[in-house]
Amino acid sequence: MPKPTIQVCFSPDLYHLYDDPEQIVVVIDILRATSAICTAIEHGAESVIPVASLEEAQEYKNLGYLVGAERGGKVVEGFDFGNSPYTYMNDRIKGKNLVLTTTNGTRAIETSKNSHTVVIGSFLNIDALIDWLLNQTRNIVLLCSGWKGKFNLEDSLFAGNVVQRLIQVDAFKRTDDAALCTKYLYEMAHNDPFTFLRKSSHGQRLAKLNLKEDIRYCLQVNKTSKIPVLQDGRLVALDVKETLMS
Ligand code: 3SL
Repeated sequence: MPKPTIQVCFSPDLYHLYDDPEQIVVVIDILRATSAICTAIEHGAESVIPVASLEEAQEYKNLGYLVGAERGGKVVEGFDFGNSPYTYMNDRIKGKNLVLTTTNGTRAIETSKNSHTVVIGSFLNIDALIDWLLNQTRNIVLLCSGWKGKFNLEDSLFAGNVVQRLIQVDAFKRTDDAALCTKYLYEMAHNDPFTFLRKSSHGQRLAKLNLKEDIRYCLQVNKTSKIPVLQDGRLVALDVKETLMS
């Protein structure tokens, strides 16, 4: 059997070049959407419903849901919280179906929702994610959320870490230069990702908003072993045993 491929897509705007209903997509928005989603699921949220627009988010709010909304790094007025992982570490969210809309991360989820499986990746769940990916036989696309359609450094850095670990065991075939590029990037930055990201546009944007602690948190590894997966429009904790048997 041929080895499955691993590719990196740098932005949701490029996803049409990678689109395949049979593949697994790992959505990445290290700062901060996918880190926040992993944190919410780890801290007991039943599910996170990702929505792309503020209008949809408002409809859920009107129905009584707890709704997180972020645009440009800031909490959108009138909603319950934004996109900081720290806001998801409390009892208020336990057992709840939360709704989340963000500038880029929830858009990336929306863009890839018709693929076979959509899972959420972050440094916070990286080991669990890699272990699961290593047991898959489908092609994989690592979809970086970027910033408003453009490349960003932090998602590429994470993608590079995943590529490096998947190809080193020889289970996957790296098929594109984007994957190779992210691997080189990760090798360059892995000793001190925080310093590496200091000059990045979103690192600077969040620093200006006094959110450096969020950046530090999002760069920590293995704070959770849960992998959020998209099922019927909701992100829930993946049942790893079930997917291994299917
Ligand atoms: O773009 C997004 O989805 C967000 O993660 C951006 S922010 O970190 O919340 O500003």
